[in-house]
Amino acid sequence: EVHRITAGEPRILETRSPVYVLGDVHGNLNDLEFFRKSFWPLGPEVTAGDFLFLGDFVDRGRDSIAVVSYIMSMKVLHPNKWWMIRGNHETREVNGNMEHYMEGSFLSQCIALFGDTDGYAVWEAVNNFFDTLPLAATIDDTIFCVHGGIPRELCRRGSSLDLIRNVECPLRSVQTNEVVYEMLWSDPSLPEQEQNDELDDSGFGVSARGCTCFGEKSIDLFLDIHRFKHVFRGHEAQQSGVGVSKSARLTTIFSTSKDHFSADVTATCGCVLVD
Ligand SMILES: [Mn+2]
Repeated sequence: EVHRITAGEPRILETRSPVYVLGDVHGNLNDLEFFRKSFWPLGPEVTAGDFLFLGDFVDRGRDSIAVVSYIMSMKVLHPNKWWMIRGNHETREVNGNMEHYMEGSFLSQCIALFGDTDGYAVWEAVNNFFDTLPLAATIDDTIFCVHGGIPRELCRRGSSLDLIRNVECPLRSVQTNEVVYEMLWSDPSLPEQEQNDELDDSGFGVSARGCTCFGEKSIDLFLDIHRFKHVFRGHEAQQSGVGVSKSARLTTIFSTSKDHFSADVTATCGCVLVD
């Protein structure tokens, strides 16, 4: 049912404030339950505001199945208040990587709960849904929301968001589409990359994880060409839950406090209310 709903949505969702924006949940049911009690204790239908999730629902945390089941169910119950876009973990090559994520892997958790045959079937069915997830969202035509970052191709003068709007759905492999790959995997450049002139004329370079990174210049171009004021994204762990960078035009939202920092570090899960 959720697959049918998301497959019918545009590739760029258009939402209106007030909207609560949550970043990566990564299988952390405890923190999701904290958000539920804090922000929609009586359910979304009696809460003034929409809910937008920036992807990365599964992997790392122990409760990937419960988290994704809850998020999918809420979409079925509240299709016009509850919004989701795709993260880099909503792909088979990442959430099927049991060697890397081990017991934190979504596929490992499906097999542990349902057994080999049914585990693979559940994992494949959920991934068929992930293939239909929208790729970006806007809030009040002012804020552009994406999981990782802005794509290089959309920082060229004369470029159009139709490049995203026209992406095929379902999209099984995100590697085959450079615009999508950059939106799901990019990170902002580090301050030293800006200072040491390691970025190209459009402000792009190579990120620590070996993907594209985008600098001040890229954000400037993107916001100017497409008439937005801010970019919201998730993808990178934030110790305080929310991080602001690039002259306050980029906000990183991370909605799990666990599984990303060493045991002696206290981290907080974050959320932004756009009102
Ligand atoms: Mn991510």
